[in-house]
Amino acid sequence: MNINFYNMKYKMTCADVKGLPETEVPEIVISGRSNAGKSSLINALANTNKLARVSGKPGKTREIIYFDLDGKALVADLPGYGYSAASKEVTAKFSDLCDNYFRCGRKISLVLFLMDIRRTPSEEDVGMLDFLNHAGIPYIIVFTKCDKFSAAELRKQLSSLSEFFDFDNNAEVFAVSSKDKKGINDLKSAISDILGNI
Ligand SMILES: Nc1nc2c(ncn2[C@@H]2O[C@H](COP(=O)(O)OP(=O)(O)OP(=O)(O)O)[C@@H](O)[C@H]2O)c(=O)[nH]1
Ligand SMILES: [Mg+2]
Repeated sequence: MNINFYNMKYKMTCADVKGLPETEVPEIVISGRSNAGKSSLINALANTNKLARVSGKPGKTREIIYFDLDGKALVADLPGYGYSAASKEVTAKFSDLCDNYFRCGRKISLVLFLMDIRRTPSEEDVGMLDFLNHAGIPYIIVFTKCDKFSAAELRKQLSSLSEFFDFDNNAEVFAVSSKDKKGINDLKSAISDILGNI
């Protein structure tokens, strides 16, 4: 499918799954722990730094933020999990929102599952992958912030991570940088191909 990623626009913000938008187009979800680079990736895909709010402090995205992708898909920027600096109450509210989102029976066409390439996957990361595998939701694994590594370090880290995850279901794996845009075009092609096959 031919998708113009530059034509990405803010659509709406949802604090509750009851307010999720009705849609005729496929839904792409960006998921991952807090600070993994979800909002930055949306900006990198759209080639802007103004669309999604990015912050050095974890816990920036606190609601589900929807973007319209070229009239062909909705993109949902989820709050990150594992945000320990927030109060228990706030943390519970975010994770409830994500849990409810994934359990509300909404049709999800594709999850971009993000992990910071430098970090050891957390229990929550592994739990999320398990959930996606069991629920049969299509996903792509996206390792972020690859500009932090040299090419040799990157290869080494990817191989140790692949042992860790055993990359179930032959999921596609991408290594990207929203900062220097490495891997972003390949990721766009993969998203376009998957949407074209729905
Ligand atoms: N070097 C580098 N930094 C990045 C990259 N992507 C994101 N960051 C930084 O990582 C921090 C978190 O980025 P966000 O995009 O806000 O992360 P998020 O996953 O949306 O975080 P929450 O909304 O809190 O869940 C910011 O300081 C970004 O500038 C990248 O590719 N390279
Ligand atoms: Mg965010």
